[in-house]
Amino acid sequence: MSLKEILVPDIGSFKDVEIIEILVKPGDSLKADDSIMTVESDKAAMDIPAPFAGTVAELKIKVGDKVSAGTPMLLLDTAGASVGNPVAGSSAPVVKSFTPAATPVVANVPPPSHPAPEVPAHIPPKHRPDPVAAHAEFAGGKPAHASPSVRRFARELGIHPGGADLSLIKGSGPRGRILKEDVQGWIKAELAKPTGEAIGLGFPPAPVIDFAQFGEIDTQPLSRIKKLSGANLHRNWVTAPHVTQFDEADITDLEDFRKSMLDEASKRGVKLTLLAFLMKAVVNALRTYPQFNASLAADGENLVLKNYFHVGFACDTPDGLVVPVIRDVNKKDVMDIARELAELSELARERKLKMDAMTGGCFTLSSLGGIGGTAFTPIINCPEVAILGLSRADWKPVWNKASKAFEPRLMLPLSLSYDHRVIDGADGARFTSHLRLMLSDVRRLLL
Ligand code: CAO
Repeated sequence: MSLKEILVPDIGSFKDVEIIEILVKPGDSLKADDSIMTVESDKAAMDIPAPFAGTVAELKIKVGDKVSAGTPMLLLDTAGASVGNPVAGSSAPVVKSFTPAATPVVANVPPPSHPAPEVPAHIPPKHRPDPVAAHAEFAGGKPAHASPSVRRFARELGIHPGGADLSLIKGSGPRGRILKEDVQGWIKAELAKPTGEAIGLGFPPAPVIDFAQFGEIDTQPLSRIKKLSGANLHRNWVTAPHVTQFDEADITDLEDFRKSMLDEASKRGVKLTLLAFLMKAVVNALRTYPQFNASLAADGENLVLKNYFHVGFACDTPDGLVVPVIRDVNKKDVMDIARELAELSELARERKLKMDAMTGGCFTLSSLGGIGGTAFTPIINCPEVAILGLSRADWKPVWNKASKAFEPRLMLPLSLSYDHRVIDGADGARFTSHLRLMLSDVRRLLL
């Protein structure tokens, strides 16, 4: 055992400050810079860090004590731990070798030779008091008291002003202070709520209504797919700011070509559908606008651009919506894609689709063209950043500038929903314009 007494370091203008929280207990292993306790003055709260690693042997403080620079905090057993130098920049002697037999010593802390800075240099930035947000966060004018370590813990869980904020949590500590356990308890309670009351969104709870009071009812359990996809769709709708760009593509020539190929395709055992051509057109557009073939990195700081082209398609099954993924669409011809579309759709409807056939997609197509409708707003299949909805193609009079006459053209409605955090409106319009161009002249798909 190699015991060292750890003293409160020079904490600048803080003097006789109250300990509001002790974050360690005997037996705890500390790393250098781990918080030992939180003190609070009338200005701000501040965590006091360990100068180096060790195991807490004995605490010399308790909540409510008033401490200043030099007050003993604890005995740290540094045997086996790398002591090294106290936290970088430390100038004050904050430790003293200690033998249990010796009379307790209070290390001599020399007064600073120059006026103490407001925030001492040896307190690492994450422990420095933040006078604005140090111990209170406001929502609706109501301050929420919590120590920096609790606020940091809460922030790591996504609780911060601008999102769900601390003032939503009831503190159980002295004077209503929010403790770590309060944050944990709150998160637990939020997760247990129905999705309509999702964390911190401030939705009023959905009313619980007994519909039987108004007439006869039947209750059916939701399918497993509906429950899973429902939760994902809800999260995607709420978390990704959606914009939907509508457009129309002239597919008159493409449909003529497709129909001319149906017999040949049929001989090869393929049902050549419009969707197969759309897959090729989409990959062409993804190559031209790579920000659509991307995902936001989990840290929200980077965009991950993908150099592969796996395209998913929404498939309506008796149990609900599933999204099989066709891999490497760029390397496949239209016939191969059509064949795979049919195979995957069949597997999906027979509930035989394997998990890996539904993962890794870069972009999704959702076709309601076989059913009807003129436009819709598809929900992005996050973490993808865009989805293309196809509605029913219809014959429309389109003005031909050259012949100065209206001509009947088969127009395919496109509904592109994109994540506005990643894609600008101008790029959304460019993407659908590019698709129009590709689809209006099928030869371009070969380029
Ligand atoms: N305009 C006009 N006709 C269309 C069309 C369109 N955009 N798309 C398909 N059709 C026609 C087809 O040519 C076919 O006609 P024939 O039987 O005469 O050849 C008929 O409609 C049926 O097509 P289909 O929908 O079965 O085949 P598909 O390849 O176009 O689509 C699939 C396959 C799996 C996408 C589709 O079956 C499906 O499940 N669609 C629903 C997707 C969905 O639910 N999306 C909503 C999700 S919410 O975002």
